[in-house]
Amino acid sequence: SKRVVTFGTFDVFHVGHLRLLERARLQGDYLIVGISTDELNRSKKQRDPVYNLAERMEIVSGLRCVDQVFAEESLELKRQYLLEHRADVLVMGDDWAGRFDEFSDICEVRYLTRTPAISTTVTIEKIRSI
Ligand code: C2G
Repeated sequence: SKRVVTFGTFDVFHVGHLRLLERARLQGDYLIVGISTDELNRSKKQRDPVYNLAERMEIVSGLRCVDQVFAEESLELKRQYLLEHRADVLVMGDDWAGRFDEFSDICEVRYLTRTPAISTTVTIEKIRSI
């Protein structure tokens, strides 16, 4: 069976996240999702996530297309995570295009098109203005 691994924060879960995960799952037959810890998110996005790691892991692991989740503690550990989870394919959104090509020695690396105009930041701004 073909094991697919992807990574993300998945804060304030939205349809862009769902579409990415559904298409990631179609790249193989077992989908494993590395979810950024609160700390890692803080360093990437310069703000605290709305939902904490436990909540984000619970939401993502509840999806039909997701088989397994784990906490991603550092961007530097990607190679280790891919080996540990025996990834056949690494999937990322195309906002990361080219950034993970270095792992093509251990798995296929595929970048999928993002859903336009949807983001956690846009959603937070929308709620703020209600
Ligand atoms: N995504 C998408 N369409 C959107 C928004 C997000 O396809 N409109 C995808 C992103 O490309 C990513 C996934 O959904 O593949 C998760 O998005 P984020 O939570 O923003 O992920 P990010 O914080 O970029 O984490 O190690 C890499 C990072 O952990 C990736």
